[in-house]
Amino acid sequence: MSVAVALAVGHLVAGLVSPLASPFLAVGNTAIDLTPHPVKDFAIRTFGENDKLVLLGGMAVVLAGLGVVAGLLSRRSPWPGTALAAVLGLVGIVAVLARPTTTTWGVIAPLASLVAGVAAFRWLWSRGQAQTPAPAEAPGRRKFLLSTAAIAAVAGVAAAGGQWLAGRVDVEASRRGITLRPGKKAPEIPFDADFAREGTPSFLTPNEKFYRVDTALTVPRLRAEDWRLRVHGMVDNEMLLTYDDLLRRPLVEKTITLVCVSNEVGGPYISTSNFIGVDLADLLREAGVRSGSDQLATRSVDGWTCGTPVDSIMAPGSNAMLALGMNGEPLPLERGFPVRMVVPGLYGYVSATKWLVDMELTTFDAFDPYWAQRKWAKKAPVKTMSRIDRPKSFERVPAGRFVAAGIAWAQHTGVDRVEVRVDGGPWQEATLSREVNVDTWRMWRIELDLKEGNHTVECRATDRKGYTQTNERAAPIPDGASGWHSMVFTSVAG
Ligand SMILES: Nc1nc2c(c(=O)[nH]1)N[C@H]1C(S)=C(S)[C@@H](COP(=O)(O)O)O[C@H]1N2
Ligand SMILES: [Mo]
Repeated sequence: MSVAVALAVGHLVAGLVSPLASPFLAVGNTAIDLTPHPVKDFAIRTFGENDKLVLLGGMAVVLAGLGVVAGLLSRRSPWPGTALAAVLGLVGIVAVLARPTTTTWGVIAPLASLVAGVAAFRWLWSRGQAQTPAPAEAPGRRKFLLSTAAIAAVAGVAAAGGQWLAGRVDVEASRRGITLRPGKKAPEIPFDADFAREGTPSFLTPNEKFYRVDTALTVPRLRAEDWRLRVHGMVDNEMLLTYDDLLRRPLVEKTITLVCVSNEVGGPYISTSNFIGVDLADLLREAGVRSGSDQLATRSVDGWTCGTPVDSIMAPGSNAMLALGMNGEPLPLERGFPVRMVVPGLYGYVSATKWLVDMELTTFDAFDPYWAQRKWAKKAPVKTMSRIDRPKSFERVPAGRFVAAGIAWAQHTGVDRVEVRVDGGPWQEATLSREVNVDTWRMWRIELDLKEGNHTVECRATDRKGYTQTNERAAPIPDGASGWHSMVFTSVAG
């Protein structure tokens, strides 16, 4: 119980001074950073967008378990419990101090947490002792239970208060107050740009269905009014930009597909949106990138870092942008509100910084960003790939005529052709959907004639540079998965 009080008080004080200093969240964030990538990958795959809830839940269970053990050990003497409360408090302090986002005041939260934990334990222990001489005596027991209930109530109120205070910065109001009017809208998506009725995704992904991958345990809450972007390092003119500065620049809208390097062959981490924002190459030209700078290092408000090749941004037609909006509205909070980066042709971890606050022109030799420090490639262009969406794995479909469908992408190059084969037979060319632009996915469909029984269907894409996907399997680490997607299914007499 005292563990709960400690965490709750820490969360409350953090809510007052700095939400990211909550010891519970700091430990969680540190756990995320220390988790080896395969485990993180597994968590993302298994729990999907719930991976963070599972982590916090797991932490709560472990802490409760420790509390019970300490309670049992403390029957005779208060010291085991006191020691546990103190050690947990220290872990909280270390975790908060180790976060890149901690301010001087932030340390108060885990300190308060430690004090509250120890104090609550000592108090409960002394109350518990009062009943020991006559264990059967009801009043003593009742008093102890009442104290416990009181402590639980305090913990609950403190935790809720912390949540509320952390949310008091009214980001939603800031977001609602923004209207984005791109001077140049993206062309209408033609009706034949997808084969959604035959099993492919819709061409544009609704914001709430867009895949999400990031290390942020709590979504950063940054008001557009408070947002600043510092542009510095190897530049002739340092810049400090406000949100209004960006709104004064020409706003454009572009249809762009985003892919995560963690996507397995056939995986779901790919989505497409109409991004609204300002041209990033123009902005860097104003800053005046010095020769020799080959990496743009970007940082989010919660300390995540990313490195993007400068030439991928500056190349004519790169379509790199600082995005303020998605599908007609300001970026949703979990998409990086107020401002994120988007660079077509590069996996998200080397291009798509959300909650962007800092851009430093540097070199690949001088700086390794977050994932490069964890054995992922420093440069990672999106690989040409394709995926089968229909049939589904082990689906039973009627024998005879059957339409298989899926997606393909060769971002920044364009998909030239998708071929499909059944049971290792000859490759047959699929029909492609109307191309929207080379920075987006493209859908395919093909009519098959299937005999009753089990089948395996495979697909492969060829891009406009003439590269055809090979069946050489590669895991996502270090620079993206490769290999043909295949699906086993059954045709049954209809
Ligand atoms: N601040 C921040 N930005 C980030 C990340 C992150 O962990 N933190 N993850 C990146 C990765 S790995 C990907 S694939 C994309 C995903 O963007 P989405 O969640 O909007 O789909 O964001 C990128 N931007
Ligand atoms: Mo990613």
